[in-house]
Parts: sequence; structure tokens; C-alpha cells
Amino acid sequence: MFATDDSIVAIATPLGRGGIGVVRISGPASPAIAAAILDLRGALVPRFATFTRVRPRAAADRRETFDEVITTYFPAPHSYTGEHVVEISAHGNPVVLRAIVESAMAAGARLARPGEFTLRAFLNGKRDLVQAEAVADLIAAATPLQARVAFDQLEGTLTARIAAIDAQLFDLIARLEASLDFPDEGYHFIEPAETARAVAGVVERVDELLGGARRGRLIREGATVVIAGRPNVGKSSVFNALVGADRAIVTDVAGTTRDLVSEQMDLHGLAVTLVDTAGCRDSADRVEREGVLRAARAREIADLLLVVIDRSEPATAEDHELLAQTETRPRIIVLNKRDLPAAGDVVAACGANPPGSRRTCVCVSATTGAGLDELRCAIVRELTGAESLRDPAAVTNARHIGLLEQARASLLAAHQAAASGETPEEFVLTDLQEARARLDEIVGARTSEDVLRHIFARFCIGK
Ligand SMILES: Nc1nc2c(ncn2[C@@H]2O[C@H](COP(=O)(O)OP(=O)(O)OP(=O)(O)O)[C@@H](O)[C@H]2O)c(=O)[nH]1
Ligand SMILES: [Mg+2]
Repeated sequence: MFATDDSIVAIATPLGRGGIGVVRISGPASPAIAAAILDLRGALVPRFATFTRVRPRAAADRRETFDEVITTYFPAPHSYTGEHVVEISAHGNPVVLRAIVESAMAAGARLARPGEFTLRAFLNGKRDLVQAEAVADLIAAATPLQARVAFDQLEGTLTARIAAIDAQLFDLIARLEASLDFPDEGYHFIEPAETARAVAGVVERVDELLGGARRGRLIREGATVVIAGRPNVGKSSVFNALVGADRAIVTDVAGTTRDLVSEQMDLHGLAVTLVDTAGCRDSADRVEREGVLRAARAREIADLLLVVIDRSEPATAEDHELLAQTETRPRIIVLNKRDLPAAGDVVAACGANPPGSRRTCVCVSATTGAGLDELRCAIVRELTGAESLRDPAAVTNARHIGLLEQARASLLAAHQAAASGETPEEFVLTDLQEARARLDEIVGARTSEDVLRHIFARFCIGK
């Protein structure tokens, strides 16, 4: 997988028709391949848009062209991959683009594997692993906030913060090693207490990164919010009101919704999958029973539950059962139908956020839209613990979080050993080196082929 001496080709734009479609060729032979398939008057000028024609097959009849194209040549190392790259912008038609790829293959290129362009950029030192992963995230982003966080990482914000921690560790390790290398001089380059202090400082910086990580991961991966409640309380109405479309069927018949209905939405930048479910009740109807079962399963995997209660009716046994069942889960109690007079005891039974409780209760009317903005804010707050996501987290990726946590554990072990003042410096050193190795893995300074394979398998062809 990691051979880079051949030249690769792929369509870099999405499948389908559009104004422009781009074929990308990367590798030592790309200028020669371009010369073979294009109708060029001379050598391609670096980083210059050349208007030319493309031929169906290498060395075919020069008059037989099938598209006019703009070609740009980026000589190594100043290209996306760090190799010679030729980008051919043709008209965005799959037939034309595939024919260009076939011509390039006939002229010696190999079809690129998913993520292979970005893999080459990583192997050639154009990007570290965090930045390569950020490319995939940026391409996959569904909300502007996701895109911004991915772009921050592409720019190297996280890389720089990890490098700063790594530099602190390196300095500490060098001083400890010097102490070990010159034991006879009776001189310590660093005293155990100072080592402990310095390690504590590094832990603090790792904690700063991990602090926003839960929020960061939510931003990157999105969250699943499941609507639950007994039949007819207005779950589907709340669902439709939140997604802003008549997506789920609403009727006054209890047991309208049978299957799960889900819709993606952008909530203050968070990518939320909202799921409407069948109302919880015992039913003799086989179809409805299956729906109730699916609803229960959906509740299990939810990051957050919206437990809908009809505030205009006295609370039923089913309401109380669901409230008890979801007591320990992250949830918001949604008191719906606030446009109707309230049945007093419902509000008392489940409403009115009692002081000091973590219970979040929002009063809405799916019919008039009242309270929905408050509900949206409450959802974001419950999921992220923050009012606003204007200051997004630096760490968003589960792989990075895992490695940072491992580094932190080694740092804590080093700290404990140094603070005791009795553990030999070799042990402290081993823990510190271990922590450094984990940080190196994040940016890809030492990463196994398996991990790389896994990471780049997420990409599509042409990236
Ligand atoms: N007045 C009023 N009526 C509402 C409100 N929300 C829903 N309804 C009505 O309540 C009835 C049930 O609404 P649905 O959204 O279908 O309720 P559901 O919880 O999805 O019901 P099932 O799918 O059967 O479990 C419909 O007649 C809605 O028009 C509201 O805020 N105010
Ligand atoms: Mg429904």
C-alpha cells in the first residue's frame, strides 16, 4: 500500500454531472502521462492554467479529441502530495472523466486507492496525521461548525499545541537523561521535586486539551436525540416543528407513529439526528408492538432523550413509568400543548425545575411554535454543557482523545514516581518516554501501518 514510486490517477470530484470535473494524477511520471494524453504544444508550465484538448487513448489519432480541458502542473515538492501533480479540469461528466482516467492508465498511471493522494501527502511530510485526518473531516462536515473545527486542525492548531507539550517533555527527558549519563559527577541536572513540578505542568496542558474533548467529539460526530412519550402527547408534532418540515405523520389517533422516523438537523452548529418513535403503551396490535420495541431500542442508544408529556391532561401511569425509567438518563422533559389550559398536577408531577435539581423542563407548543427556541438551546446545553459553541474544542477525534488519555496516564505515573523522591530516575524516564510516544502517534511521527491503513480507508477515491 505504501509504495510511492508509481504514478496514480483518479477522479477528484464527486460522481455526477457538473460544470467542471477534475482528474488528478500524482507521481514521478505525471508530466509524461499528461504529455501522452493531452494535445500540448510544449512542456507544461508550472502552476499555469493551460487550455488544451484531451485524447481518448494514449498515442491515438491526434484529431480524435473528446473534451477541452484546463490543465495545471504542480511540480514536486510544491503540490498537494509533494510529488509531481497534474490536475485536468474537464467538463463534469462521468463518461468524459472516466475516459481521461482510462487514457492516463493506458499511459502508465495506476488507479489510486481511497485516500492515497492524502496518504502520499502524509508520507512525503506535506501534512501530519492530524492534518490528513482533518481533510477527511472537512470533506465530511455537515455543519459550518464541523467545517470550522476541521479547518482549524488542517491549519495545524492542534498540531502546534501537541508540539508545545512535546517540546516541554523533550526538555525534561533530556535533563533526566543527562543526570543518568553523568552519575559520577554528583550533579543532578534536575531535582526530583522539580521534575514532579514540571510533569504536573505538562499534565495541566494535556488536561486543557482533554477538557473540551467531549464537546469536540460531539461536534465532530454529532449526536442522536430520541423523542419518547406515550401516544398522542405530540411527539411527532414536536419532531416536525424541530426539523421544520412535515416529516412524520400527525393525527389525533393514538398510535399513529409505528416506525422510527429520523432526520438530520443543524442545531447551533451541532449535527443532530432527531428520531421520532412510537408512543409507549401495551398494545395488542402486532405492528404497534414492534414499533414500541423499536422505540425502546432507540432510547437505549440516544445521547439525549426528549420525554414529551401532554401538559393539558393529567399525567397517566404510562407518563410516570417513562419518567421513572429515564430518570438516570440525559433527558429533557418537554411539556407540550402549552397553548391549551394546563392540568395542574402534570406540571407539579414533572415540571417546574426544582431548585438544585438537574432536571431540565421546557414548556412548548408544537402547534404555535412557542418555546421551541428555548428547547433548541436546552438540547445544545444538555449535550455539550455549554451555552454556545463559539469557542469550539481543539480535540474532536476519538483516536486523539484515546492517545491523549494514555499519555496522561503515563504522565501521572511519572509524576507520582518523581514526587515520591524514592523511585529511580530510570522509571520516571520510561513513563515520560511512553507519554511522548503516544503524542507522536497522534501526529503520526510513529504510527503503525495498520493504523494508517485504518485511517485512510475512511477516505473516498480521489482524495
Ligand atoms: N393544541 C395542541 N395540540 C397538539 C400539540 N401538539 C400536538 N397536538 C395534537 O395532538 C395530537 C397528537 O399529535 P402527534 O404529534 O401525532 O402525537 P404523537 O405523540 O406523535 O402520537 P403517536 O404517534 O400516536 O404516539 C394531534 O391531533 C396534534 O395535532 C400542541 O402543541 N397543541
Ligand atoms: Mg407520532
